[in-house]
This record gives sequence, structure tokens and C-alpha cells, in this order.
Amino acid sequence: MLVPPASQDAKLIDDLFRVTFILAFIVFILVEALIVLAVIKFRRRRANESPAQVHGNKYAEIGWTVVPAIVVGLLFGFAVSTWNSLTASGAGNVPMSHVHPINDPVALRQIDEAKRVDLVIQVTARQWLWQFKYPDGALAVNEQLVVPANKMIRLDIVTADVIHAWWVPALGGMLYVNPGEMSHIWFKTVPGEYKGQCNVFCGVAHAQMLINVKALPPDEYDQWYQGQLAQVSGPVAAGDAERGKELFLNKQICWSCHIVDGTKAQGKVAPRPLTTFSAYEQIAQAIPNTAENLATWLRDPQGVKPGTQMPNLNLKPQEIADLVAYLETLK
Ligand code: HEC
Ligand SMILES: [Cu+2]
Repeated sequence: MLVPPASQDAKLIDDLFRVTFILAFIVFILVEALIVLAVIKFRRRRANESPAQVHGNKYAEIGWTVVPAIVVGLLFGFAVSTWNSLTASGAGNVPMSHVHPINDPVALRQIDEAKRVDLVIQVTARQWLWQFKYPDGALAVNEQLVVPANKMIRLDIVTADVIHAWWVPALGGMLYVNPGEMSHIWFKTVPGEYKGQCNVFCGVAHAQMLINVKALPPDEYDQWYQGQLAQVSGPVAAGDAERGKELFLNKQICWSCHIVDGTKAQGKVAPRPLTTFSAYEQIAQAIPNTAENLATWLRDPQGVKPGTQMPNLNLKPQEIADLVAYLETLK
């Protein structure tokens, strides 16, 4: 009702919401009207007057039992029928918000058989961003999920830390992502950009854990995909500190964990501020602070220091070069 639906599931859910809302509104008006009527009609008109004492009325009793039961029954039926029609429940036994243990082959086979899909994307939720991995692992992106329009997409979502919830209203239902389980959501949509938000409190930067989905016509999508691949393996220009700063403060989420005095980066996850980073002798108390090591660190923090809280942000080579250039200016 508030967000125009852009997938079949969103439309079904929207219809259900509309009917429920209208019914609730009618009930509200009816109840309030009866209250007002009773207050006026049966008010005390004189001192010492006591109202007529009524003990039970068969028709009223039956009426206010049967009518709400019918209303609730209708809503129940409509809700169940909506649920059954959701895209994801193609096979009936795979309701949309079903979660399964990770690596459970039986469950995963059921999911695969439930609905033919054109594209499966692996999604990792973490404090505080969504990371998307395309099939065969060739491409991973953070900021925006780009998908082809008019194709059936399935997201296989896991969390790297706490509970998160996937919620893009225009594309359909909300989905919890619990640690240790894999959650699935299906959608097919038309070209456009759809906004969403993690919908369960997951820590201080929860409110910034936004979701951006962009659906492109299939040929534009192919172009985008090839362009991204080219950036992963293509030539890298010299690092540019200005671009690096822009990445650090806006395009990437470095700012949410790191402090650089005098900027918006005031995140308190990393142990020491980066304000004078280039003066530090070591990177993360692990390797000497050289430009080359810094690039290695940014490419794969876990590889340098297993267990570190700094996530692999799937940075592209050019982004790494620009970030290194920027970080070296912090003296
Ligand atoms: C989820 C939080 C988080 C995000 C996002 C994050 N980092 Fe970190 N980063 C950390 C933590 C935690 C450490 C400390 C790691 C350690 O010592 O084990 C760290 C360490 C570092 C260091 C070494 C700092 C030192 O004190 O030696 C650099 C440089 C760095 N991060 C750069 C970045 C850049 C650039 C980005 C964005 C592309 C980024 N980080 C995104 C959490 C984060
Ligand atoms: Cu979250």
C-alpha cells in the first residue's frame, strides 16, 4: 500500500494487507460509532436516575460471536491462500520464509526442486552490510545487488554474525537470517531500483544497513556483469587519494568501523583510529606497514590475520589502489 509492489509476491502481500486494512477500518468505525451512540443515547439525564438493567440478550450474544468469527475466518482463509500463492511456495512444501541448516543436502535439493530459477545469488549479511556473490564466485559486490529483470532470482542468505532480516518491501516478504541457517527468498521483477533495510536490530549501525536492489533489462545486465568482471581483472591505474577518500567515507563502509578524526568516520569497531595511520609501524599488529602489505591486508584481512574482525569487503584492484593512496595521506 505504501510501497508500489514490483514482484508477484509483493503484489499478493499488498492485496492481503489492503483487505485486512479495509476490514479493520470498517470494524473500527462500527465499534467507535456504537460507543458514541451508547454514550449519547444511554447517558444519565437526571440525578438519581439509574439506567435500565439488562441481563443478556440472546441475539446480541449470538451476533457478536458469529460476526467476528466470520470476519476472522475470512481473513484466515485469505491469508492462507495468499501464502500458498507466493512465488516461493511453488512446491507447496517450501514456504517463502523457510530456513535450513547450511550444507544440508536434502533441504538444498528440495529448495532447488521447488522452483526453477534463472540466477542464484549468495548473500552474506554482516554488521553492517549485505554482500552478494554471483554464480561461480567470479564476482562479489557489496553496495548494490544488480539483477536481470523478468528472470526468476533466488537469494541464498546467510549471516556472518548476528541475526539480520532481509526486507525489500517492493519485492515481497521479510525474511529472518539466523546464524547457522540458510534463508531463501525468490523474486522476479521489472526494471527499477528498490530500496530495503535490515529489519531486525543488529547493533549500532543497524539503521545504516540498507539494501539497494537494481533490476536491469537482461541485455543491460549482461553489460553490467561483463563491466564488473573487467574491473576485477583489468588494468589498474595509479592510486588516487581523492577517490580513496570517497570510497572510505561513502562508497564503502570503512567509516562504520574506523575513526578518522575530522571526518564522518567515527566507527568504534577497530581498536585504534586511522587518523595517523601511515605513522603506525604495523598493520593490525601483524605485518609491517608498507603500501604493498596494506594492499594485501585490504584484499584479504583474514588471510593476513585469521580471525580478525575486519571483513573481506571484496574490494576491486582499483579500489584497493585508491584506498592505499588515501590511507598513506593519514599522517
Ligand atoms: C566491520 C568493521 C570493519 C570494516 C567495515 C572495515 N574495517 Fe578495517 N579494521 C577493522 C578491525 C576490527 C581492524 C583491526 C583488525 C585487527 O587488529 O585484527 C581493522 C583494521 C584495519 C586497518 C589496520 C589498522 C591498524 O590499526 O593497524 C586498516 C588500514 C583498515 N582496517 C582499513 C579499512 C578500510 C580501508 C576499510 C573499508 C574498505 C575497512 N577497514 C573496513 C574493522 C573493519
Ligand atoms: Cu542487520
